[in-house]
Amino acid sequence: MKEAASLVGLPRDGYELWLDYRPVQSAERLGAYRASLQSIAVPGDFSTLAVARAELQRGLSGLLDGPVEISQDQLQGPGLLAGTPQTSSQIAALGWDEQIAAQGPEGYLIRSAMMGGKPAVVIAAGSEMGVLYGSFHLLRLLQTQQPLAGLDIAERPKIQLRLLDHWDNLNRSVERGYAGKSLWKWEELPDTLDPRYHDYARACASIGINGAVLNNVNANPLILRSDYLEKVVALANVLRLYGIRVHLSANFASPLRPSDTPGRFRRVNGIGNLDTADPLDPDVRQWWKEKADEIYHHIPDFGGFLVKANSEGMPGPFDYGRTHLDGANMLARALAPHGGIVMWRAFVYDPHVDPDRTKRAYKEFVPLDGEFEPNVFVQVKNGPLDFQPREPFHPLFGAMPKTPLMMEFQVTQEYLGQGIHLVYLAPMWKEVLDADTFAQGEGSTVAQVIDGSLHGYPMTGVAGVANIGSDRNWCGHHFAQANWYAFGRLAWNHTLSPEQIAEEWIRATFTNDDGTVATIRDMMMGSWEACVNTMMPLCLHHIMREGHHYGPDLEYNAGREDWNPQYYHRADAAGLGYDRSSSGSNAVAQYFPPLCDEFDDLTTCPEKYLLWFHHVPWDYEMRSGRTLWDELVWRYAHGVAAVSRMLETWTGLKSCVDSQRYEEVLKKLSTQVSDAAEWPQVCLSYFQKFSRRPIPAGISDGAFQQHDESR
Ligand code: GCV
Repeated sequence: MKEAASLVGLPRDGYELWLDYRPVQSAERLGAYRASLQSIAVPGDFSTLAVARAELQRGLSGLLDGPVEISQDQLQGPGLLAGTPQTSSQIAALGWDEQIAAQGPEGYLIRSAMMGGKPAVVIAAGSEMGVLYGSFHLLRLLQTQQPLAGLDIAERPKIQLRLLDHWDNLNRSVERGYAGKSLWKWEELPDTLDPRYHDYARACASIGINGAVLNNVNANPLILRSDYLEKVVALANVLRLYGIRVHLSANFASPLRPSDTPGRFRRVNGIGNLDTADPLDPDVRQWWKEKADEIYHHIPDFGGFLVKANSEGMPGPFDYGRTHLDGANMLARALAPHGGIVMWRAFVYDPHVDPDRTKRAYKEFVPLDGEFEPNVFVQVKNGPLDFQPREPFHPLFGAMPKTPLMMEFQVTQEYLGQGIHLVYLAPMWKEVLDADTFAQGEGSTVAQVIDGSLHGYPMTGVAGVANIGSDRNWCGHHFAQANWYAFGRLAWNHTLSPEQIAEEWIRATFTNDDGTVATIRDMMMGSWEACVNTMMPLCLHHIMREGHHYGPDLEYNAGREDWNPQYYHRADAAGLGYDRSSSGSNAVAQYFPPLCDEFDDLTTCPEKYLLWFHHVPWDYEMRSGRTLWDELVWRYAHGVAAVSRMLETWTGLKSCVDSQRYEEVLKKLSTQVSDAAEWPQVCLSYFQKFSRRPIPAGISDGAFQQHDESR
């Protein structure tokens, strides 16, 4: 199916995201859709049903290329009916109650059925949110040009809480944000509501995201002050319509009096009237209880607090000689009467705990398993360090069977080329989700830990650090939108394949031309591995420039050992990599057998994780037959060549995508190509001082593109 050429040139600035309801281009499909959807009924008065009606109207009138009426009465004639058994007597009469109930509070059915002797497509759910999710699903079917005949879809999310964590500051800067300012215009709120809040919420709901943490984990205590809470209320009132519950990052020192000299992390600065934030102090407990009561008085469906405590300078219970349990449980008790949760982050790396930074969180948290209040999640980054291009999964997954662990992915590309590089992250997340922890024998995947099926967690969650800002195209890079999309889709259903998600996104966002879809999909699918190879092949890690984390640097002194690249790469005359084997830091012991043994043994350790777990001699023979040094050179060259090919591929798509997005992506890809060449130049010339092996000719003048990949 070829897109009409006339569409290709139309300006598109990316604002519509994947909700770009351009007319269906296949005349055959368009005819079939129009025939199936002659009348549309979404009965019921609830506000989220009105949102579903509005979305169907907007989507179908765009896709069907003509005005669409949506009735609030019974469905007459062939068409679409959406609702719950309570809002539609026609749905109640179908006798599907059991199947509807089986989809849970957010799930839905989409089925072909006969209604009054006429064919109908029915979206049936147990709640109005289910109806909205089902409506987005139906629109996606049209956007991706699927047939509507014989539908029998049953969907329910595999994970209950699917959150975006915004690292947005109250001055509208965004920590690790590369897409302009924060979406939240605190200075205008609560009186003025930017229409973008609705579009943000529509986009989130369309992929099943049901919660947002509005502010940075490096939390400014002001967010909990009453005047800021009024602003939060205004946002919550919008997001609620789309099934999104508002959560806030709480600064542990909030009960303290305001300080005249708060400092960056405000350890001593609060919004209260107390001299302590000690979690065992009765006044402090009362302060949090009253704060929770105040919040819930205004936001009855408030989600809860995300807390970064005693990490990177943030205040926490350790400041008062207390523990994670004391801190998290105190907040949990304040929120529990209202149904709120605490997400207590495990991103802690106190040097006193262990010389190897990657072992510290495990050592601090595993002994606490089973001691947290039932409404506490421990939120764990996907890997044990910090969102590097590749890391093995965090050993906490599987090691805390009595504590619900919430996965934290980073959608924003802090270490993966920021707003410049095209890197599709779904394959990386999928590698982590599919990893086998062996916690209860073979087949105990990380996904089963976080969806609760392995340990029977009573609550489940996944969070993604948002990549969204005030830029017109939301994410800075048009392809970064795919990461927002993929995060939501995987959070809803972690069994989806990255290919499938990419394909959906391309069809909804760019084109339904099969050839173009396949070309873009393949480019996206290779982009993460290309990033890993150009930046930190073989699981090198933390060798980026200090502070802003863009570009290579291998030898600075950040004033703290575990922030220095040398601490991680450990290049010396003998070889390269961090020895975390049983003869080194023994981080491997934090994994279950047989994984710990597999990682421990140089000959069985997967090469993709080699330099994470081993200090490897330069002449060590890799599985390819190359020495480590040659393999390193080869991987860098392979990565650079792959990035160059991405640019070539995109150039070849000039006539297949709209001009504005084509040009904007082209510009960024060109920068990505030169960045890709810089990494091996900087890294190999540094490593060579230790390896004393030759760099193949041409390596320093960007000749990687000519590299022979067949070796
Ligand atoms: C929000 C890394 C980032 C910090 C971030 C921190 C965290 O260290 O560089 O910007 O702070 O992770 O996850 O708390």
